[in-house]
Amino acid sequence: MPANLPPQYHEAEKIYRSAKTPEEKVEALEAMLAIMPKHKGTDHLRAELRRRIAKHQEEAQRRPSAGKKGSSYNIRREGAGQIALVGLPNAGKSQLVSTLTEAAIEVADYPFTTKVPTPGMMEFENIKIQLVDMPPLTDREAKPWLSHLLRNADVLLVMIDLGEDPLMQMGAILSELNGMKVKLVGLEAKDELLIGVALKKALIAGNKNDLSNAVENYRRLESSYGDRLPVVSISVQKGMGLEGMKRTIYNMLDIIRVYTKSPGAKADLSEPVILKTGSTVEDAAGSVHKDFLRNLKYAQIWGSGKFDGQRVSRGYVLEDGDVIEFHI
Ligand SMILES: Nc1nc2c(ncn2[C@@H]2O[C@H](COP(=O)(O)OP(=O)(O)OP(=O)(O)O)[C@@H](O)[C@H]2O)c(=O)[nH]1
Ligand SMILES: [Mg+2]
Repeated sequence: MPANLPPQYHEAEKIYRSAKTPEEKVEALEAMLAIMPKHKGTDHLRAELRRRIAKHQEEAQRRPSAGKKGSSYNIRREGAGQIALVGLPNAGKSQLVSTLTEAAIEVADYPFTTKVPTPGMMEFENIKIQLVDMPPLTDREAKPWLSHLLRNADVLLVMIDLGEDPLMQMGAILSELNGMKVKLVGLEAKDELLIGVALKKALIAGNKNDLSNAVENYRRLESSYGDRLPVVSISVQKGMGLEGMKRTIYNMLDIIRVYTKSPGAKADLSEPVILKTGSTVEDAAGSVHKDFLRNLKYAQIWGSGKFDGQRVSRGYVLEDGDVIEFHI
Protein backbone atom coordinates (compact mmCIF):
# COMPACT_ATOMS: atom_id res chain seq x y z
CA MET A 1 0.00 0.00 0.00
CA PRO A 2 1.61 3.32 -1.01
CA ALA A 3 2.19 5.43 2.09
CA ASN A 4 1.23 8.72 0.47
CA LEU A 5 -2.52 8.14 0.13
CA PRO A 6 -4.51 11.17 1.29
CA PRO A 7 -6.68 10.87 4.44
CA GLN A 8 -9.88 11.00 2.35
CA TYR A 9 -8.84 7.67 0.86
CA HIS A 10 -8.85 5.98 4.23
CA GLU A 11 -12.16 7.62 5.04
CA ALA A 12 -13.66 6.21 1.82
CA GLU A 13 -12.15 2.82 2.59
CA LYS A 14 -13.82 2.85 5.99
CA ILE A 15 -17.15 3.60 4.27
CA TYR A 16 -16.47 0.74 1.86
CA ARG A 17 -15.84 -1.71 4.70
CA SER A 18 -19.06 -0.79 6.46
CA ALA A 19 -21.17 -0.59 3.25
CA LYS A 20 -24.06 -3.04 3.22
CA THR A 21 -25.44 -2.89 -0.32
CA PRO A 22 -23.48 -3.42 -3.54
CA GLU A 23 -24.54 0.09 -4.65
CA GLU A 24 -22.96 1.63 -1.53
CA LYS A 25 -19.83 -0.43 -2.10
CA VAL A 26 -19.55 0.78 -5.71
CA GLU A 27 -19.92 4.39 -4.60
CA ALA A 28 -17.19 4.06 -1.97
CA LEU A 29 -14.84 2.22 -4.34
CA GLU A 30 -15.37 4.87 -7.02
CA ALA A 31 -14.47 7.53 -4.49
CA MET A 32 -11.31 5.58 -3.53
CA LEU A 33 -10.39 5.26 -7.20
CA ALA A 34 -10.88 8.97 -7.81
CA ILE A 35 -8.72 9.91 -4.84
CA MET A 36 -5.87 7.50 -5.57
CA PRO A 37 -2.95 9.24 -7.30
CA LYS A 38 -2.36 8.01 -10.85
CA HIS A 39 1.16 6.69 -11.42
CA LYS A 40 2.96 3.43 -12.10
CA GLY A 41 3.17 2.56 -8.38
CA THR A 42 -0.61 2.53 -8.04
CA ASP A 43 -1.44 0.70 -11.32
CA HIS A 44 -2.11 -2.59 -9.57
CA LEU A 45 -4.17 -1.07 -6.79
CA ARG A 46 -6.29 0.88 -9.25
CA ALA A 47 -6.83 -2.26 -11.34
CA GLU A 48 -7.89 -4.10 -8.18
CA LEU A 49 -10.38 -1.32 -7.31
CA ARG A 50 -11.81 -1.47 -10.84
CA ARG A 51 -12.20 -5.23 -10.58
CA ARG A 52 -14.09 -4.87 -7.31
CA ILE A 53 -16.30 -2.12 -8.78
CA ALA A 54 -17.23 -4.40 -11.69
CA LYS A 55 -17.95 -7.27 -9.29
CA HIS A 56 -20.26 -5.23 -7.08
CA GLN A 57 -21.96 -3.68 -10.12
CA GLU A 58 -22.79 -7.17 -11.34
CA GLU A 59 -24.01 -8.08 -7.87
CA ALA A 60 -26.25 -4.97 -7.85
CA GLN A 61 -27.74 -5.98 -11.18
CA ARG A 62 -28.50 -9.53 -10.10
CA ARG A 63 -30.03 -8.53 -6.82
CA PRO A 64 -33.78 -7.86 -6.85
CA SER A 65 -34.28 -4.44 -5.28
CA ALA A 66 -35.90 -5.60 -2.08
CA GLY A 67 -37.91 -3.73 0.48
CA LYS A 68 -39.35 -1.14 -1.90
CA LYS A 69 -43.02 -0.37 -2.14
CA GLY A 70 -44.88 -1.15 -5.33
CA SER A 71 -43.16 -2.40 -8.43
CA SER A 72 -39.43 -2.14 -8.82
CA TYR A 73 -37.15 -2.65 -11.75
CA ASN A 74 -33.64 -3.77 -12.46
CA ILE A 75 -32.29 -3.11 -15.92
CA ARG A 76 -29.45 -5.50 -16.72
CA ARG A 77 -26.47 -3.66 -18.13
CA GLU A 78 -25.65 -4.73 -21.68
CA GLY A 79 -23.09 -3.51 -24.20
CA ALA A 80 -20.40 -0.94 -23.54
CA GLY A 81 -22.32 1.13 -21.00
CA GLN A 82 -25.72 2.07 -19.62
CA ILE A 83 -27.17 5.54 -20.25
CA ALA A 84 -30.32 6.53 -18.36
CA LEU A 85 -32.58 9.28 -19.73
CA VAL A 86 -33.57 11.99 -17.31
CA GLY A 87 -36.00 14.84 -17.85
CA LEU A 88 -39.40 16.39 -17.40
CA PRO A 89 -42.49 15.10 -19.26
CA ASN A 90 -42.64 15.55 -23.04
CA ALA A 91 -38.96 16.42 -23.57
CA GLY A 92 -38.59 13.69 -26.20
CA LYS A 93 -36.83 10.98 -24.16
CA SER A 94 -38.93 8.16 -25.57
CA GLN A 95 -38.63 9.51 -29.08
CA LEU A 96 -34.84 9.40 -28.75
CA VAL A 97 -34.71 5.80 -27.51
CA SER A 98 -37.24 4.73 -30.11
CA THR A 99 -35.26 6.45 -32.91
CA LEU A 100 -31.78 5.20 -31.95
CA THR A 101 -32.65 1.65 -30.86
CA GLU A 102 -34.94 -1.18 -31.90
CA ALA A 103 -36.93 -1.02 -28.66
CA ALA A 104 -40.69 -0.75 -29.05
CA ILE A 105 -41.54 2.42 -27.17
CA GLU A 106 -44.56 4.67 -26.95
CA VAL A 107 -44.12 8.33 -27.94
CA ALA A 108 -47.01 10.74 -27.43
CA ASP A 109 -47.75 14.44 -27.32
CA TYR A 110 -49.18 14.26 -23.79
CA PRO A 111 -47.09 14.24 -20.57
CA PHE A 112 -46.34 11.18 -18.40
CA THR A 113 -46.54 8.75 -21.32
CA THR A 114 -43.72 6.55 -20.06
CA LYS A 115 -44.51 4.53 -16.94
CA VAL A 116 -41.80 1.86 -16.90
CA PRO A 117 -38.11 1.87 -17.80
CA THR A 118 -37.33 0.34 -21.21
CA PRO A 119 -33.84 -0.45 -22.47
CA GLY A 120 -32.67 -0.48 -26.08
CA MET A 121 -29.28 -0.89 -27.76
CA MET A 122 -27.81 2.06 -29.70
CA GLU A 123 -25.08 1.43 -32.25
CA PHE A 124 -21.95 3.55 -32.17
CA GLU A 125 -19.14 2.64 -34.59
CA ASN A 126 -18.24 -0.99 -33.75
CA ILE A 127 -19.94 -1.13 -30.33
CA LYS A 128 -23.40 -1.01 -28.78
CA ILE A 129 -24.39 1.28 -25.93
CA GLN A 130 -27.53 0.72 -23.86
CA LEU A 131 -30.07 3.55 -23.59
CA VAL A 132 -32.75 3.30 -20.93
CA ASP A 133 -35.97 5.25 -21.47
CA MET A 134 -37.35 6.43 -18.14
CA PRO A 135 -40.56 7.94 -16.84
CA PRO A 136 -40.20 11.68 -16.16
CA LEU A 137 -38.40 12.53 -12.90
CA THR A 138 -41.57 14.11 -11.57
CA ASP A 139 -43.58 10.85 -11.83
CA ARG A 140 -44.58 10.16 -8.22
CA GLU A 141 -45.26 6.48 -8.74
CA ALA A 142 -41.81 5.91 -10.22
CA LYS A 143 -40.02 7.72 -7.41
CA PRO A 144 -39.27 4.69 -5.20
CA TRP A 145 -37.27 2.88 -7.89
CA LEU A 146 -36.04 5.70 -10.15
CA SER A 147 -33.20 6.63 -7.85
CA HIS A 148 -31.91 3.05 -7.78
CA LEU A 149 -31.83 2.93 -11.59
CA LEU A 150 -30.11 6.30 -11.91
CA ARG A 151 -27.44 5.23 -9.43
CA ASN A 152 -26.78 2.07 -11.39
CA ALA A 153 -26.38 3.82 -14.76
CA ASP A 154 -22.95 4.82 -16.06
CA VAL A 155 -24.06 8.14 -17.53
CA LEU A 156 -27.22 10.24 -17.25
CA LEU A 157 -28.56 11.94 -20.36
CA VAL A 158 -30.50 14.99 -19.22
CA MET A 159 -33.01 15.95 -21.88
CA ILE A 160 -34.32 19.50 -22.13
CA ASP A 161 -37.18 20.67 -24.36
CA LEU A 162 -35.80 23.71 -26.22
CA GLY A 163 -39.35 24.82 -26.96
CA GLU A 164 -39.76 25.68 -23.26
CA ASP A 165 -37.75 27.63 -20.68
CA PRO A 166 -34.54 25.58 -20.31
CA LEU A 167 -33.43 27.06 -16.98
CA MET A 168 -36.75 26.33 -15.29
CA GLN A 169 -36.47 22.73 -16.52
CA MET A 170 -32.87 22.38 -15.31
CA GLY A 171 -33.83 23.85 -11.94
CA ALA A 172 -36.65 21.35 -11.52
CA ILE A 173 -34.48 18.43 -12.64
CA LEU A 174 -31.60 19.34 -10.33
CA SER A 175 -33.90 19.70 -7.38
CA GLU A 176 -35.46 16.25 -8.02
CA LEU A 177 -31.97 14.75 -8.34
CA ASN A 178 -30.87 16.51 -5.20
CA GLY A 179 -33.77 14.86 -3.36
CA MET A 180 -32.47 11.49 -4.58
CA LYS A 181 -28.92 12.38 -3.49
CA VAL A 182 -27.65 12.27 -7.05
CA LYS A 183 -25.18 14.96 -8.15
CA LEU A 184 -24.19 15.54 -11.76
CA VAL A 185 -20.57 15.84 -12.87
CA GLY A 186 -19.12 16.44 -16.32
CA LEU A 187 -16.16 14.92 -18.11
CA GLU A 188 -13.69 15.59 -15.30
CA ALA A 189 -12.82 12.90 -12.79
CA LYS A 190 -15.20 12.33 -9.93
CA ASP A 191 -12.77 13.80 -7.42
CA GLU A 192 -15.27 14.96 -4.84
CA LEU A 193 -16.22 12.80 -1.92
CA LEU A 194 -19.68 13.41 -0.54
CA ILE A 195 -20.86 10.72 1.78
CA GLY A 196 -24.09 9.08 0.61
CA VAL A 197 -24.22 11.12 -2.59
CA ALA A 198 -23.85 9.39 -5.94
CA LEU A 199 -21.72 11.43 -8.37
CA LYS A 200 -22.99 10.68 -11.86
CA LYS A 201 -21.43 11.68 -15.12
CA ALA A 202 -24.00 13.55 -17.18
CA LEU A 203 -24.50 15.39 -20.43
CA ILE A 204 -27.33 17.74 -21.33
CA ALA A 205 -29.14 17.35 -24.66
CA GLY A 206 -31.27 20.32 -25.71
CA ASN A 207 -33.90 18.64 -27.91
CA LYS A 208 -36.37 20.03 -30.46
CA ASN A 209 -33.82 22.48 -31.92
CA ASP A 210 -36.11 22.57 -34.97
CA LEU A 211 -38.53 24.85 -33.07
CA SER A 212 -38.40 28.61 -33.67
CA ASN A 213 -37.42 29.69 -30.13
CA ALA A 214 -34.83 26.91 -29.77
CA VAL A 215 -31.74 28.94 -30.73
CA GLU A 216 -32.20 31.47 -27.94
CA ASN A 217 -33.13 28.76 -25.41
CA TYR A 218 -30.07 26.69 -26.34
CA ARG A 219 -27.85 29.75 -25.87
CA ARG A 220 -29.25 30.25 -22.35
CA LEU A 221 -28.81 26.57 -21.50
CA GLU A 222 -25.23 26.52 -22.82
CA SER A 223 -24.20 29.70 -21.07
CA SER A 224 -25.56 28.55 -17.70
CA TYR A 225 -24.34 24.93 -17.68
CA GLY A 226 -21.71 24.64 -20.44
CA ASP A 227 -18.81 25.18 -18.05
CA ARG A 228 -19.87 22.24 -15.86
CA LEU A 229 -21.43 19.67 -18.19
CA PRO A 230 -21.21 18.85 -21.89
CA VAL A 231 -24.23 20.40 -23.66
CA VAL A 232 -25.40 19.35 -27.13
CA SER A 233 -28.16 20.64 -29.38
CA ILE A 234 -30.30 18.04 -31.15
CA SER A 235 -33.56 17.42 -32.90
CA VAL A 236 -34.59 13.81 -32.56
CA GLN A 237 -37.42 14.35 -35.00
CA LYS A 238 -35.22 15.88 -37.73
CA GLY A 239 -32.23 13.65 -36.93
CA MET A 240 -29.97 16.62 -36.19
CA GLY A 241 -26.92 16.50 -33.91
CA LEU A 242 -27.37 12.84 -33.05
CA GLU A 243 -23.96 11.60 -34.24
CA GLY A 244 -22.16 14.28 -32.21
CA MET A 245 -24.25 13.36 -29.17
CA LYS A 246 -23.32 9.69 -29.52
CA ARG A 247 -19.62 10.58 -29.57
CA THR A 248 -19.99 12.74 -26.47
CA ILE A 249 -21.70 9.81 -24.73
CA TYR A 250 -18.90 7.46 -25.79
CA ASN A 251 -16.27 9.86 -24.44
CA MET A 252 -18.04 10.01 -21.08
CA LEU A 253 -18.06 6.25 -20.64
CA ASP A 254 -14.32 6.16 -19.85
CA ILE A 255 -13.77 3.06 -21.89
CA ILE A 256 -11.21 1.85 -24.40
CA ARG A 257 -11.57 -0.65 -27.20
CA VAL A 258 -8.77 -3.15 -27.68
CA TYR A 259 -8.52 -6.06 -30.11
CA THR A 260 -7.05 -9.51 -29.62
CA LYS A 261 -5.21 -11.55 -32.21
CA SER A 262 -3.62 -14.97 -32.37
CA PRO A 263 -0.02 -15.40 -33.57
CA GLY A 264 0.27 -15.03 -37.34
CA ALA A 265 -3.34 -13.87 -37.74
CA LYS A 266 -4.87 -10.42 -38.16
CA ALA A 267 -6.95 -8.82 -35.42
CA ASP A 268 -10.71 -8.73 -35.97
CA LEU A 269 -11.44 -4.99 -35.73
CA SER A 270 -15.19 -5.56 -35.65
CA GLU A 271 -14.99 -7.38 -32.30
CA PRO A 272 -13.48 -5.05 -29.71
CA VAL A 273 -12.87 -6.04 -26.12
CA ILE A 274 -14.30 -3.19 -24.07
CA LEU A 275 -12.38 -2.19 -20.95
CA LYS A 276 -12.35 0.70 -18.48
CA THR A 277 -9.77 3.41 -19.25
CA GLY A 278 -6.56 2.57 -17.41
CA SER A 279 -7.02 -1.20 -17.74
CA THR A 280 -3.96 -3.43 -18.01
CA VAL A 281 -2.94 -6.42 -20.12
CA GLU A 282 -4.00 -8.54 -17.15
CA ASP A 283 -7.50 -7.02 -17.15
CA ALA A 284 -7.82 -7.71 -20.88
CA ALA A 285 -6.69 -11.32 -20.43
CA GLY A 286 -9.16 -11.84 -17.58
CA SER A 287 -12.06 -10.45 -19.59
CA VAL A 288 -11.30 -12.82 -22.49
CA HIS A 289 -10.84 -16.01 -20.47
CA LYS A 290 -9.96 -16.96 -16.89
CA ASP A 291 -7.32 -19.46 -18.13
CA PHE A 292 -5.64 -16.68 -20.08
CA LEU A 293 -5.31 -14.66 -16.93
CA ARG A 294 -3.95 -17.59 -14.92
CA ASN A 295 -1.43 -18.76 -17.49
CA LEU A 296 -0.40 -15.49 -19.08
CA LYS A 297 3.39 -15.10 -19.39
CA TYR A 298 3.58 -11.94 -21.47
CA ALA A 299 1.81 -10.16 -24.29
CA GLN A 300 2.76 -8.38 -27.48
CA ILE A 301 1.17 -5.09 -28.44
CA TRP A 302 0.55 -3.21 -31.66
CA GLY A 303 -0.73 0.34 -31.49
CA SER A 304 0.14 4.00 -31.84
CA GLY A 305 3.33 5.11 -30.10
CA LYS A 306 4.67 1.57 -29.75
CA PHE A 307 7.08 -0.67 -31.61
CA ASP A 308 5.10 -3.21 -33.60
CA GLY A 309 4.83 -6.35 -31.53
CA GLN A 310 6.39 -4.71 -28.46
CA ARG A 311 6.65 -7.20 -25.62
CA VAL A 312 4.88 -6.01 -22.47
CA SER A 313 4.24 -7.34 -18.97
CA ARG A 314 0.92 -8.13 -17.25
CA GLY A 315 0.69 -4.72 -15.61
CA TYR A 316 1.07 -2.73 -18.85
CA VAL A 317 -1.65 -0.05 -19.19
CA LEU A 318 -3.53 -0.33 -22.50
CA GLU A 319 -4.69 2.45 -24.81
CA ASP A 320 -7.74 2.77 -27.08
CA GLY A 321 -7.14 0.87 -30.32
CA ASP A 322 -4.31 -1.39 -29.07
CA VAL A 323 -4.03 -4.87 -30.58
CA ILE A 324 -2.89 -7.58 -28.13
CA GLU A 325 -1.46 -11.03 -28.63
CA PHE A 326 -1.43 -13.15 -25.45
CA HIS A 327 1.32 -15.66 -24.81
CA ILE A 328 0.58 -18.37 -22.30
N1 LIG B 1 -40.59 19.52 -32.66
C1 LIG B 1 -40.09 18.41 -32.11
N2 LIG B 1 -40.87 17.60 -31.38
C2 LIG B 1 -40.32 16.49 -30.82
C3 LIG B 1 -38.94 16.18 -31.01
N3 LIG B 1 -38.69 15.04 -30.32
C4 LIG B 1 -39.85 14.66 -29.75
N4 LIG B 1 -40.86 15.53 -30.05
C5 LIG B 1 -42.28 15.45 -29.65
O1 LIG B 1 -42.38 15.66 -28.26
C6 LIG B 1 -43.49 14.91 -27.73
C7 LIG B 1 -43.08 14.11 -26.53
O2 LIG B 1 -42.19 13.08 -26.93
P1 LIG B 1 -41.88 11.83 -26.00
O3 LIG B 1 -40.71 11.13 -26.59
O4 LIG B 1 -43.09 11.03 -25.72
O5 LIG B 1 -41.46 12.60 -24.65
P2 LIG B 1 -40.99 11.98 -23.26
O6 LIG B 1 -39.88 12.83 -22.76
O7 LIG B 1 -40.72 10.54 -23.41
O8 LIG B 1 -42.28 12.21 -22.37
P3 LIG B 1 -42.75 11.42 -21.02
O9 LIG B 1 -42.78 9.96 -21.32
O10 LIG B 1 -44.06 11.99 -20.68
O11 LIG B 1 -41.71 11.76 -19.98
C8 LIG B 1 -44.02 14.05 -28.88
O12 LIG B 1 -45.15 14.66 -29.42
C9 LIG B 1 -42.85 14.05 -29.86
O13 LIG B 1 -43.29 13.86 -31.18
C10 LIG B 1 -38.14 17.05 -31.81
O14 LIG B 1 -36.93 16.86 -32.05
N5 LIG B 1 -38.76 18.16 -32.32
MG1 LIG C 1 -41.58 8.95 -22.54
